[in-house]
Amino acid sequence: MSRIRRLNEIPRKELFTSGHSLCAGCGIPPMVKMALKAIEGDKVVVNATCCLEVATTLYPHTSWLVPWVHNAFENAAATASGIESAMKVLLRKRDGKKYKIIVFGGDGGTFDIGLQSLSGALERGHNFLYVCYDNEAYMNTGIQRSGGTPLGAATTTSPAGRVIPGKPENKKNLMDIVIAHRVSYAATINPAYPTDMWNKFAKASDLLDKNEGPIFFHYYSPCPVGWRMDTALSIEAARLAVQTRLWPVYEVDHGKIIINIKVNKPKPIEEYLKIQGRFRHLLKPENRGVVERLKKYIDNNWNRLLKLAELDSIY
Ligand SMILES: Cc1ncc(C[n+]2csc(CCOP(=O)(O)OP(=O)(O)O)c2C)c(N)n1
Repeated sequence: MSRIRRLNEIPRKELFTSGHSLCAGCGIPPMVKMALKAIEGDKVVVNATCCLEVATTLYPHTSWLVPWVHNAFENAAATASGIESAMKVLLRKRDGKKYKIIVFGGDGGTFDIGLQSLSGALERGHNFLYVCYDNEAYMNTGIQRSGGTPLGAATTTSPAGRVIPGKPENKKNLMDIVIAHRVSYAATINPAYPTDMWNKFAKASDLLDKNEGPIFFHYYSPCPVGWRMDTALSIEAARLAVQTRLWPVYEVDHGKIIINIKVNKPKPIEEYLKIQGRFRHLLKPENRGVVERLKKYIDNNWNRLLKLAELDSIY
């Protein structure tokens, strides 16, 4: 496995090139660039409708130097399943090339609208990697709340004001849903921890070679526009999400849970909230109850993970 030890071991050739129109500070490009470098060999990208898609394929240009397939919002995983099945037949019937299939979808396309096709594909056991980049709202259509939007976040469809203090519901636990399918490998990744992210993509590459997919990654993807945050703070927000225990960095390797980034002394969640306009209303005294709910959610989730990590396997 190509575990990274030195920066100069990373291939120089970019397969995701400049010229796209993703925003300054957007979390998507570093992850996609890394995925295409760390996943070795020939690959094909399947892209659900989302910021990544619309900003990288502005006619007549493309940022992709790998085969790339456009999808509707709801069927990225179904397309990946079809590609994998067709490839198997072609490999059996005549000499064909094996491609590694990588799916990229946003939280709207994964938590919500594409969840049924994702579930079907995970259950059927197709050999592909699905990366959900989670910027915690439907961003390219104007910052509407999704199942990935956290409690208390202000979006255009959960505006903070007199009626509600931002989104009234907690974030859906997508990793739990994925793990319920007993996939070989699932992990959370975060741009403030690039070495961990590289190693996980490298591991995914090996597993795809061995036909051990499906594999699922949940990526924390900062969005300065949607989060109303300074563009320079993206990586700071990503690091604080981990250091407050809001976003645990862990993997589930054939049922064994490993917490990859230990957080022994968590930072107060307020440090994370105060740098983002979408949460700033939560720091007012009248919204203290929402922050308390958020703290409880964080503690419960972290303690549950610690307990599960003690088991040899959760499958
Ligand atoms: C069935 C369907 N409903 C709505 C749309 C319009 N639409 C296209 S992309 C998008 C938002 C995508 O959100 P997300 O998956 O979170 O990705 P992001 O825009 O944040 O990158 C919406 C609502 C669509 N294309 N198809």
